[in-house]
Amino acid sequence: MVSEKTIEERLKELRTAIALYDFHYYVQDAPIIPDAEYDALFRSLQQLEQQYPQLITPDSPTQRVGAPPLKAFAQLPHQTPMLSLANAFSEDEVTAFDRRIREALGVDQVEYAVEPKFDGLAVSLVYENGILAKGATRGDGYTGEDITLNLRTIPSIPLRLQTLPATGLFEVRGEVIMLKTDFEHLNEQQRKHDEKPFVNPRNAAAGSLRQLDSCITASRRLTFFAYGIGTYHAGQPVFSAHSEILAYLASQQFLVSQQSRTATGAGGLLAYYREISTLRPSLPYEIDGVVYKVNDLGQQETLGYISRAPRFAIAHKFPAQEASTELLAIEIQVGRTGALTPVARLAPVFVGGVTVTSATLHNEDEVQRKQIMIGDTVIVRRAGDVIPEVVAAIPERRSAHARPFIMPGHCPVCGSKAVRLPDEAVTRCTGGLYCPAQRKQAVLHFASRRAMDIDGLGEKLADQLIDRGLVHTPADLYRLNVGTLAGLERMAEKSAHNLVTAIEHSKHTTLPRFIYALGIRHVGEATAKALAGQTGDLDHLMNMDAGQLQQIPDVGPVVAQSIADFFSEAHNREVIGQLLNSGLQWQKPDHPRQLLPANPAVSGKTFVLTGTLPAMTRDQAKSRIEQQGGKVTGSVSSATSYVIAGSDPGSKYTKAVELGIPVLDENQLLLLLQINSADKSEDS
Ligand code: 9MJ
Repeated sequence: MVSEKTIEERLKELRTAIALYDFHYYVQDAPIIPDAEYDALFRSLQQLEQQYPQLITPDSPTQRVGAPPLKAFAQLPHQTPMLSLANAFSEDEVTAFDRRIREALGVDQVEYAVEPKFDGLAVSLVYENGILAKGATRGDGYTGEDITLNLRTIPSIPLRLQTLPATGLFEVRGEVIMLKTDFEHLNEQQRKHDEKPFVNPRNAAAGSLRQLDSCITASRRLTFFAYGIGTYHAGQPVFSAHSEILAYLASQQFLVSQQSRTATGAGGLLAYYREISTLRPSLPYEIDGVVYKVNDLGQQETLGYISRAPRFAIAHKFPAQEASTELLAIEIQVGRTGALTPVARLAPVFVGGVTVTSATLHNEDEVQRKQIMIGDTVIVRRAGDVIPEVVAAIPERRSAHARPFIMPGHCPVCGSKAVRLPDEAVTRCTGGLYCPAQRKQAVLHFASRRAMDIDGLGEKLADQLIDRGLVHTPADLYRLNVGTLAGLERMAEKSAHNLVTAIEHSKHTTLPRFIYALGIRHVGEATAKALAGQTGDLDHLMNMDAGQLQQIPDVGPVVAQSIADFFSEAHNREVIGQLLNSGLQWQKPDHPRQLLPANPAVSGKTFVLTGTLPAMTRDQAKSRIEQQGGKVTGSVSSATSYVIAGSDPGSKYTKAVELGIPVLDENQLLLLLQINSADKSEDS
């Protein structure tokens, strides 16, 4: 019979390990063990807890889910009110904000903490003695709803704090959001189950968080970003600036925006706004502006509050990305693969900083599901450089003249029959390369920047080349000369010359680009890379059957079939032959890829050791880290990956907290060291 003490130790080991792997997966965005191994650990913990339910603790990773649904949310008063922020919509308003602050403080220049403004739901997390005890929505700022059970399911929310003296209260505040990729994934699922898709990630996050059944919340992928603290009791670290708070939160394994930093004066604020505006489309989450906060907490206190907002902070909002307008007509566009896409013609509307007159409606089902009718008032969304889309109709404003949309039975360009296969959302023109629209799109795709990168071959030119019969397939591009091109509209000799040079230039390419350029259905850039990487050779790839193709990572049955079909088509083989004959070439890899045996959790990482470790001497720890390709240095800087803290840690620990470097204990270090490189999949 195993003693309960040993069981307790084993439980603790499992919980620590799972928490560490969760941190790497959800916060660092870099998993360090294979999924199967993680699942096995999780199951061990579940089984052991089932046997010994009296040993279950609230911070156990198994306790993120499992409670029965609630009847209603309880009200939870905030010990420190959760105030909202005042808004600024123009540069002038920001300059005025900075002026007010300087005048109130009687200083020439102010340092601000600047951060993205997450477009999600503000929540408060209360840690009692270092353990997550309560979580609530903002509510009216004074009382929120108790959504503890739901918040516990969010894997980027630590269930316990790392290195606190662990007494009293510590309240963390931030925003629950849904990452753009998780939103896409969720809507795919919704469509698959014939349920209404969510309009945007914010609504999806809100809908997922306000569920009385926390199992539903757990099934949605939500993310928590920390951006501040509320009530905290004495004995906690002492902060003198907002940036120190953020660094502390990062050291406690919270997710903190990588874009948070400090800036000085109105000039610094506006430069940050412009920088984040540019970055916005590439961020993995949606933001609706940036937030400026006076960094010094003493100065914050001096400035105080006006009505319900702090005087020391302001949100500088981006122009709205959604607006309503009239849907004048629905036209049909024919894509590269023959897909007929309904496109909305709109009464001009200013949205996302530009005037929009058309927007995609995606496909027939989307139009039906969103119950959009021609003549409706609709909500149009334009996010960054993304193609504008119609997200919803406003049925309350429907006129008597609104009429339904009917998908045509024939291709509007070539007149071929349009069909929709049973399992597909898309109606396609059956004309194939007989259809000029498809030929045009195939040529444009082939020439596009991420494919063969033929500069200067745009839509207008492709129209002329196809319509005049100069180009039927991409291979024909390599037969064009200055003489032929110079005869076209809006094509002077110089541009003809440039285009021929660009076409010539494109002959030196890479295998992944070439595969991508072929425009095989379902083969995007990532798949093209995988195909090139795994086969290393076009001939080889062209002769693989669907079964062999499925052995390639990320290639499922549908993709495999599509690739095999493409290469078995005589016409496609002919075009590829012509392309290679015209001199297209790429470098062959010297030898097939080999996986480097390395422990990704340690190799290339920089560690700093501080305090007395319970089991290892510092030298032992150092040599084990070094054996696995890690580096141990004596001082903490922003280049440090982890600080390993034992008992009585010194100034290095304080420095880690200041800089927001994750702090691990010896157990967690041991776990990192035990990760066996032989088990690693290549992308973990
Ligand atoms: C958001 N939404 O990202 C605050 N926020 O600070 C950030 N919101 C905030 N800070 C005080 N980054 C009240 C609200």
